[in-house]
Amino acid sequence: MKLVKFFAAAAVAGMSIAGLAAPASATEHNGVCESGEFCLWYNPNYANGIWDMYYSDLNLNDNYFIGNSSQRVGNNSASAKNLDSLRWYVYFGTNKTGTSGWYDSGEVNSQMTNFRNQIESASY
Ligand SMILES: [Ca+2]
Ligand SMILES: [Ca+2]
Repeated sequence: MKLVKFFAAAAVAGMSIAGLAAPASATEHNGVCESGEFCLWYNPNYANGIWDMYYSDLNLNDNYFIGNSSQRVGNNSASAKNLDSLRWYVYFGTNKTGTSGWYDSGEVNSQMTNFRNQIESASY
């Protein structure tokens, strides 16, 4: 899965396979929503704590927002950005269970109208 993701991202970035030696374009869980990542925020309008994911996370209940470490990520996000080249799916349960939806590549939602405070797992 990681390999598939890398090559998909590389294609979008216009990098060649020789780009393997280049530094990664995104650093997961560094508090910055970067190209290649799907990001959740505790508050609407991308504020008050972020969880930036490069890889799928099947249980967001064991993570806390960066910049707001008293708040768990699971069932607790209110805005989202998909800066990945891939579609990300979100689920109301852990391990991709329950009601689901998705954010297309490049899609952002400052209010998270459909999924607010409901997401427990996310995957591409
Ligand atoms: Ca990041
Ligand atoms: Ca997790």
